[in-house]
Amino acid sequence: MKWTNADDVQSGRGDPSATDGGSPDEGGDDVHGAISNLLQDRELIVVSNRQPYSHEYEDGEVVVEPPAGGLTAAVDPLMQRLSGTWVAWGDGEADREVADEDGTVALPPGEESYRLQRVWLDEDDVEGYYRGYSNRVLWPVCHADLSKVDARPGDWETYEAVNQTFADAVIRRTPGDGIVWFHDYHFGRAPRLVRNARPEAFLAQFWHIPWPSWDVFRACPQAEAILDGLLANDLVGFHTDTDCRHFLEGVEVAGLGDVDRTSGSVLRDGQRTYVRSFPIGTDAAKWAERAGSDAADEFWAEFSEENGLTDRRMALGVERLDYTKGIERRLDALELLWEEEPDLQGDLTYVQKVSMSRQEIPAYAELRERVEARVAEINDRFGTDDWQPIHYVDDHLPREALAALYREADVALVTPTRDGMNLVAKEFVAAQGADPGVLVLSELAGASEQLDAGSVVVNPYDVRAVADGVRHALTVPREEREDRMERLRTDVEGNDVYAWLSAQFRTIDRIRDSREATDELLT
Ligand code: GDG
Repeated sequence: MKWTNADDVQSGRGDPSATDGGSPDEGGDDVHGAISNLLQDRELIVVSNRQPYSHEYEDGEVVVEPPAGGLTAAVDPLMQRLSGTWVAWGDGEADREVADEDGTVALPPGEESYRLQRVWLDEDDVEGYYRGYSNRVLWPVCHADLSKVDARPGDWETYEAVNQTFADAVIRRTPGDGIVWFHDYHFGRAPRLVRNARPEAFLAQFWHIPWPSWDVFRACPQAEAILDGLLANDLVGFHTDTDCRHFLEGVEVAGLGDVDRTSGSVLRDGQRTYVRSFPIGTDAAKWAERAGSDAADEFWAEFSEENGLTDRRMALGVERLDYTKGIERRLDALELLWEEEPDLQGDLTYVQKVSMSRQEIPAYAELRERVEARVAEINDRFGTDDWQPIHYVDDHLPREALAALYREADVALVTPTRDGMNLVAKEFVAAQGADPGVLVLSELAGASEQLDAGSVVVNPYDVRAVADGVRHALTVPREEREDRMERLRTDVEGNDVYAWLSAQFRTIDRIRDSREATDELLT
C-alpha cells in the first residue's frame, strides 16, 4: 500500500522551512488580525527558499499545490490579510507558465489577495546555493558536525549571487518603509544586500536551525560575511536562548560589532540588531483534531493489521533522513535493548518513518544506505516468523496518518544529535489521547529547553542512555504518563505556531516604537 496523498507530495523535499504544522484555519484568525493591526499599512515582504504554492503538471493540466508545511501554512493566511508579497524560489514544473513576465502570480488561487514573486534559479544556481553552500556548509556547521562540511570551490560565489537575485526581487517589491521577513540559512547575505538599497526598511530574519558557539562557527570559511549579512537585520530570531548567546558571543569575538547583553543587541556601523529567541510551535489544535479523525482511525486499522502491531507495543521515530537526527545511534540503542531484554523481542516493535531528503548530496545518500542496511541487519538478527522488529516506512504520509502513529506510539524517540527545535516532538504531544505515550527526547534538540520536564531526556550520543531511556519509558505507569503529558501539553498548546508568529511581530512593533519615540534600547 502507498500512503501518499496528492496534497502533500512536496513536504519531503528536505527544506526545513517546509515543515508541517497544519493547514490554514480559523485557529490563527485572531493572531493574524492582531498582527495586521500592528503593521498598520506597512507592506510585509516574506522571503523563503520554499514557496507557499507551486504549480505542477498533472495529466497535461496545470494544477496548484497548496501550502504543505507549517511555516507556509501559518503565514499564508497572514499574507492574505495583509496583501503582502512573498518572494521565493519558483521550483514547480509549471510555475513559469502561470506567472507574469515579472515572475509574479496572485494568490491564493481564485482569491488573489497577495502576490508571490517567484525567483528563477537555473541548475547551476541550485547546485551551488541550495545543494552546495546552504546544505554542505551552513547546515553541517550550524549542527556542529564539521566532518560533513564540504566547501566546494565556487559554491560560496553562487550562494552570494543567488542571495543578490533574491535581494533584487525584494528591493523591487519593497517600499522604503516596508517590513521584510527573511527565513533561514539560505539567506545569510540577502539582508545586507537589501539594506544597502533600502536603509529605512525594517529587516527581520528567523534562523530555523541552531547557531553554534564561535569555536564551531568559525570553521565556516565565510563566517564573518555571514555574520555581517545577518547584522544588516533589525531583528534576528532563533529558537533558543542558547542560540542567541552563541550568536552574540560570535559577533563579539569576531569583532564585528558592539554587543550589549542587557538589551540583547549589537551595534554595527551605527545600526542596531536585536537578537531574540522565539521557540517555534506547531498547530497543536489541528494535530489533536487530526489524531481524532476518521482518516487517522482508518489508517491505523490498516497499518497495524498489515504490520502485526495490534497486540504489541510500539516505539516511533519520524524524521527527514538527515544525519543530524540521530537515527543510526538510535538503531544501535534499540539493538542493545532487544539484546539485553529478550522479553521485549516480539513485544516492542519500532516504526521508523523517514522522508527522503537531499539525496543528491553524498552524505545523505550514504546515510540512507547505512540506515537501510542496519534495519535489515537488526531485522535479520531478531526477526521471527511472526515478528519483525523494525518497520521502515519511507512513504510520504498524509498528516492524519502521522497523527495516528503519534497517537498509538507507546514511546516516541526524538534523539537528534542537534536540532534547532524539532516539531515532531511537539506534534507527538499534541496528538496524544487519554492513554498517552512517553517522549524520549534528546537534550541537544531545541525542544528540550521547553519539554524537558515531562519527557525522558537523553544524550543522543550515549547509546546505553538511549536504550535505558526507552526501557524506562516502557515501564512508566499510566498515572505518571498522564501527569507528564499534561505538563508537555500545557507547553505545546500555550506556545503554538500562532504564538510564535505573534511574538515576533510584537517584538518588531516594540523595536519600531522604541526607535520612533525615544531611541531607547529595549531590554
Ligand atoms: C527545521 C529544523 C525546526 C515528516 N514526515 C512526514 C511529514 N513530516 C513533517 C513532520 C514535521 C516536519 O516534517 C519535520 O520538522 P522538524 O522540526 O522535526 O525538522 P526539520 O525538517 O529538520 O526542520 C528544526 C524546524 O525547521 C522549524 O523551524 O524545528 O529544528 O531542523 O512537521 O510532521 N509530514 C507529512 N508526511 C510525512 O511523511 N505530511
